[in-house]
Amino acid sequence: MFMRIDHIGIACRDLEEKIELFSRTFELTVVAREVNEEQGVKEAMLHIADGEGGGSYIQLLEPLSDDSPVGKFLARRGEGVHHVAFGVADVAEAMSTISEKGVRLLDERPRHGSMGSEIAFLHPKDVGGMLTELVQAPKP
Ligand code: V0V
Ligand code: CO
Repeated sequence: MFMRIDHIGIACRDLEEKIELFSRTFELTVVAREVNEEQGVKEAMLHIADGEGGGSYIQLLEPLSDDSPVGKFLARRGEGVHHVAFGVADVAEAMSTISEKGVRLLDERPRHGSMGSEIAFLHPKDVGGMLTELVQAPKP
């Protein structure tokens, strides 16, 4: 079902500071920046490699407000890994296959994600404490 790790999402208080840190430390390049109002984030994608069906990235996330998912996470747990996102060929199909196994979906339908992707989240409590995102990259 999973083709690759699409990205690891990192919760940050200061996006510009963490872009500087990650790009300098790991010699990565920012390939996209976006404000996603629906998800309550300002984010940047740092490219690592190209894989089956799309690339893999580090996603740096700064909350747009304290009551957004990343804002609440920062208040409760501080900065660090927020979610793991897996690349799938068809996000709607993966959602129904996974939901049939009893895992709660946080989205009823795919949402707009970074770089034209379609995304959906799974409840962390049903996946061993890991907030899990499914990503369908746009067709080239
Ligand atoms: C909360 N919990 C987590 C967690 N956030 N566990 C692991 N990883 C996280 N990131 C735990 C929390 O500690 C609670 O555990 C439990 O889940 C339920 O928390 P809650 O207080 O009921 O719920 P909230 O209000 O904190 O919401 C948590 C969820 C929310 C996961 C439901 O953050 C959500 O809907 N996330 C999906 C959307 C999202 O994260 N968007 C931002 C990334 P205890 O205390 O009960 O044990 S946007 C993105 O990635 C984009 C755009 C992209 O990739 O393109
Ligand atoms: Co993400």
